[in-house]
Amino acid sequence: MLSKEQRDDFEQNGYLIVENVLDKAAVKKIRLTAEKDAELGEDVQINNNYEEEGIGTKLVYRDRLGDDTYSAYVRSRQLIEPMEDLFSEKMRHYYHLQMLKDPNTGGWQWHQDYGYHYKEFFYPKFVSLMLALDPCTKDNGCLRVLRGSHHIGRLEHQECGSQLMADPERIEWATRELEEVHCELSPGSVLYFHGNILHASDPNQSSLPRWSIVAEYVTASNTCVLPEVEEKLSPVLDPWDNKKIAMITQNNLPD
Ligand SMILES: O=C(O)CCC(=O)C(=O)O
Repeated sequence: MLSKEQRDDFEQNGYLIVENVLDKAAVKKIRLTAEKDAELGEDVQINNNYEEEGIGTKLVYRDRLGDDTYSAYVRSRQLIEPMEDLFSEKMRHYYHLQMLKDPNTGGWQWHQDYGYHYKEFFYPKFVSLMLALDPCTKDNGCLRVLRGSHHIGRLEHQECGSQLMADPERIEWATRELEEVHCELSPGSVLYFHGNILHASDPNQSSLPRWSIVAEYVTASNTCVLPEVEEKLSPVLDPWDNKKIAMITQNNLPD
C-alpha cells in the first residue's frame, strides 16, 4: 500500500518513484533472460525520434501478456498494486515496451503518453510505468518530466520522425512554467507517470546500456473509443503473486 503522502505526491506532481519494488535477484533474472532472448533480438525496432537523421531508439513492442518473464512482472502485484492505489481502481494492460537503450541510442521528444492514445480512450485514466533494469541516470538519458504538467490536460501532438511530439509552442510555455525533473532510478525501482505528464529523454551517451521495461495501462472503467482497442486490452488484471511469477520466470531462464 502506498502512503497518503505518496498518493498526494502523484496527484500533485503527476509522477511517483517507488524505490526497490523488485529485489536484485528479480532484476537479475529479467536482465539475464532479456540478454539471451533471441525473439527479443528479432523483434527489435529502431525508431527515429528526430525529423532529420539522428540517433535511433531501440525498442521491442508487445501488445499482449504472454507466458514470458516480462509479462509476468508487468502483471505482478508489486508493479500493479501501487497503480490500483493511485487510481482507486483495478487496471487493464494495454502494451509494454522493452527499452533497449544501448550506448548511442535513445532519445525522446517531449510528449504525453495519453497524447499518443487520446484517439483510443475517452478518459485520461491512463498510466505508464518504467521499471529500471539498469541504473537510469542523467548521464545515460533517464526520463525527464515536467513536474505537475499533467494538470495542463492533453496537448496536440505532431509527427516527428517515426514518433510524436507535443505542440512545440506549448512545450516552450511548459518548460518556462514548470520544473524539469530528472527521474534517476536504481535497478528494480519503478517510476509511475500519469498519461498526461510531459516527459522526454536524451540519448544514452554513456558507455553502458540503460535497459528498462515501460508498460502502459488504463483503469478498468476507462472507455475505449475504438472497438479494436477493446480486443487488445487485457481483461481487468488480477495481479500475480510471487509464487506464480517464480514458476514462469524459472521456466524461462536461459541455460
Ligand atoms: O525510455 C525512455 O528514455 C523514454 C520512454 C518514453 O518516453 C515513453 O515510453 O513514453
